Amino acid sequence: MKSRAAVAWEAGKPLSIEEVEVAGPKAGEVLVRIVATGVCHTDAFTLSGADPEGLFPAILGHEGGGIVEEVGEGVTTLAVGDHVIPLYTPECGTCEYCRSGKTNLCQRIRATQGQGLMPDGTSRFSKDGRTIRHYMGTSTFSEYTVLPEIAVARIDKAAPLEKVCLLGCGITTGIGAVLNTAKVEPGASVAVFGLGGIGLSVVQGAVMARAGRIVVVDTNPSKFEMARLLGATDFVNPKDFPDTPIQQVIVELTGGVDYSFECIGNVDVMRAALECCHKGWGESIIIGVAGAGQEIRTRPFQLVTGRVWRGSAFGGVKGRSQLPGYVDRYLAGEIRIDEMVSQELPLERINEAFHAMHEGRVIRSVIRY
Ligand code: NAD
Ligand code: DAO
Ligand code: ZN
Ligand code: ZN
Repeated sequence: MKSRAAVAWEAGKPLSIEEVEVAGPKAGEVLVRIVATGVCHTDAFTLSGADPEGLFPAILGHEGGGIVEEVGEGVTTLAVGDHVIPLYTPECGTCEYCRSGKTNLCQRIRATQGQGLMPDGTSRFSKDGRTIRHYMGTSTFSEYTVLPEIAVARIDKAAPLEKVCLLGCGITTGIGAVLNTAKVEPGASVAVFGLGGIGLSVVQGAVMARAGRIVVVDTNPSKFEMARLLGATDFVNPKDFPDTPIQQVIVELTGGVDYSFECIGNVDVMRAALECCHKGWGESIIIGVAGAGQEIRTRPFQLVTGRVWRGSAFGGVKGRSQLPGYVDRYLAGEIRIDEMVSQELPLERINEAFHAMHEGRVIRSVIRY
């Protein structure tokens, strides 16, 4: 079938709106009509060419909401008409990782997903006979996309897809990093570095965890108002302290925080985030994705004296079994999404969403097909 899609033909170039060919779902796959998709920093990161796993041409996008249009042979847990969120972190339930109880990083289709292919090693996307790769197993910048059954979460039909699509990445990642990875306890102090969709969702998660002090750090002070609305208590712009390392500013303000979260992808900030943690027990969670070949560094004595470095992918959330609960919490008014949607755009204007993100003018743009 034909589908409108924004194609990334090569790194560093704007997306190109095309009519692409989408092959039907094979065994264990479903065809989904994407109703809406967010545009995340990670899409821009891959498009820029800095992503070591980035492959081209590809159809990017991983923060979608849609409706199942067709199911392949052997699909038992999804039906035509189901409302769904595609999962870049699938959940097969049976691999070593899924059974471990220690991680959400299902590895069942990791190898082919990393190559931009479906589990059988082929792509469902093409244009004039040229193969186009999938991206993160989701490719939500195509109106029609094909997904493995294990990479699809069925959600409540009452949820507006143009809002809950953001639970496909940013909001879940931030909230989950607080609740699942850090397990922030009531009264704890928290520092959040970077106030994009991820960092603001960390703020939201910290409020849900009933954290005490929530210090937010961003070089763009226009981000502070939304952070305040969500519950942040202290606001730090590193540009106001040109002569003082930002970790020192935060230690002087708080005595060292119980938990910090890096939500930028900057390895220097990752160091600051670790070093602003409280001696003896402070934990720093890396969420941001750094560029190819970059490395983190600190003095080992920071770890010897009790600070802990952790990482978090998709907030530690298991997509099929736990993400529907996040949708339910949105519907119950416990998770805020509407405020995070800065603008809605048609697919034809998707490049404007990338510009707005680069200029720091939006939290999230949502593309509506
Ligand atoms: P974003 O671009 O919307 O937000 C980044 C924020 O950081 C902006 O507000 C910017 O002003 C601020 N910033 C930039 N440099 C700064 C500095 N030196 N000091 C303080 N603030 C600074 O990005 P996003 O969509 O929120 O994504 C954030 C990061 O999280 C990206 O690296 C993205 O790839 C990553 N990510 C990780 C996961 C995961 O599962 N681990 C999931 C999604 C996104
Ligand atoms: O299992 O090895 C693996 C890869 C898991 C991918 C998790 C990606 C999380 C960070 C990327 C940003 C997502 C938008
Ligand atoms: Zn994302
Ligand atoms: Zn698995």
